[in-house]
Amino acid sequence: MALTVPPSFTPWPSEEARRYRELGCWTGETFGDLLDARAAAIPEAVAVVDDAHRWTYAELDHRSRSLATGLARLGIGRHDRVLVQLPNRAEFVEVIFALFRLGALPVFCLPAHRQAELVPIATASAATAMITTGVHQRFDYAALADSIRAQSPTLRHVLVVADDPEQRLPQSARRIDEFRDEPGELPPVDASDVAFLQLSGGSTGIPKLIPRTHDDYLYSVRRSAEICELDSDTVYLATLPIAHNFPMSSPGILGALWAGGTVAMTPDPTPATAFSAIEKFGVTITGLVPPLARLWVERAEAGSTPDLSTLRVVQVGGARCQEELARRIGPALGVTLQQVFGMAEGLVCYTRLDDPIDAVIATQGRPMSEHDRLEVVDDDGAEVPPGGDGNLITQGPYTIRGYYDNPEANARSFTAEGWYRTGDMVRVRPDGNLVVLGRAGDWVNRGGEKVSAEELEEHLLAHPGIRDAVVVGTPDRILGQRISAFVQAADPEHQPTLATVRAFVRERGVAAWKMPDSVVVVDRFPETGVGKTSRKELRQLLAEGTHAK
Ligand code: OOB
Repeated sequence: MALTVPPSFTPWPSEEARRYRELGCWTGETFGDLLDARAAAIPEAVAVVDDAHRWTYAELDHRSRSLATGLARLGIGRHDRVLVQLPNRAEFVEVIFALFRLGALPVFCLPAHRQAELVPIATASAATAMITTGVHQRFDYAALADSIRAQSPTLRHVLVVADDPEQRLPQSARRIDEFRDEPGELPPVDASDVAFLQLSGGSTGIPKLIPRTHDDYLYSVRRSAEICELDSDTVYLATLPIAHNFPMSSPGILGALWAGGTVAMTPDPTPATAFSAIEKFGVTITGLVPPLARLWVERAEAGSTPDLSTLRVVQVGGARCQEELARRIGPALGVTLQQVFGMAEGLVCYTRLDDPIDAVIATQGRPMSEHDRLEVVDDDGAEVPPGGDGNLITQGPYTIRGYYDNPEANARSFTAEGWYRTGDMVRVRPDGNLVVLGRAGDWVNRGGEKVSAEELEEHLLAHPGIRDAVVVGTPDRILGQRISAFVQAADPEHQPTLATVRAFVRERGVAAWKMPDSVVVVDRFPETGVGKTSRKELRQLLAEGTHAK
């Protein structure tokens, strides 16, 4: 019998896998089957739109089959890993469905990734091909791919999705248009196979590879679409980079396709671009990270925006949405806010669209599946009493049992019983909703007193002169760690100072040991590839003395 999964994939124990099938979580449907079904049922409905394309389900289906046939000619087939580094444009969807149809595994790289991430990703995945774009936002992605190929022994093919036929490509690169063949016979694909490799969103080190199967991922897509109440009238706007799990599947572009709705895309998430896209495409739902949500809210509060009246739901996730911001989103944008706490490894929690406002503002929601199992444990792994603070561990029908080919990371991140250690500190409220208290590392240990970065940030945000705030712990010879606050001034003419900020926080009745030791005013915070504020880079800035004050 043919090997059905690559050897470096840790499957669910067979008993459990059988249970998920019996329960109807895993249905045996592949992503190729999904597109077949929609193309048969609603061929003329619009599946994907961007500024340059408008494809029906029938067209998307045809294009993905045609490209799959062409890629097979290159020798790309079952279990082959293919790096995909594309901006948000229609071809992204065509490319990943072509690979799904071949049983080949897209490896979802972000447009922001560069050599330092891509070479280790190419090596760890032993990818044989890379699909990229030409010049995008003044950066030459084809040249980057060429240099990755030169440093990665297994990487043979570089294929480029490019608009400009005149653009000179590196010698090793070929235009993807050469591989649009007359659709031919395609191989059978097994739903229990790994469908793709997602990258961990970890804020340290090189991303780890996350193997997700058709069975488990489609279940998460389906549940997400149900919870977010998607239907054939849905127009989901992808503004975050779609390689990321949030806009990919929570419910994201795949949820919109599952529901028979439309995926709309913008190449950048700024209010200027996204607001016109909302008006133009009649967008009903979108997902944002908190720093972007803040930009959108500020822009909308300033008045005279394009018509946003079709927009019904704005999801915020990826990092903690501060309450102060959460309160402003609904009124400013005229939408229902939905908080999303998820991870590429699996578990995704949502506030529900009809939840009481207090739960929507103050919590990060509850698991999407009744079969998700969550435990909150102390540092020794013992369960904490109900409602207590602790480390979240989880397992369930769409949470992986191991990273791809990475025994060291697996030993750290999974318990012997197969629980995934999320690295997140949480509290579960009596109503079942989770409050995410931060990453275990986001607590500053100041001479033994633990200070929650999130808690202090909330106090700082209440200061009228502060637009946004991030608190990090930085090494201190005497205290072990000191509390450093990075803030953006609401008005550049009036920069908050350490003395005024401390006085303000003290006024609010906060314990003296939680006062920031330094306040650094910056114009913007460094961001990760998906736009989350990077605490790691802020710590580095301080360590390098770039902002010493
Ligand atoms: C999403 O996925 P990743 O893999 O980029 O990052 C996961 C980590 C979580 O472990 C947590 O530390 C943080 O990001 N996080 C949040 C959060 N959502 C994610 N922390 C606080 N509040 C939230 N709402 O970021 C992701 C994947 C699927 C859906 C949404 C987000």
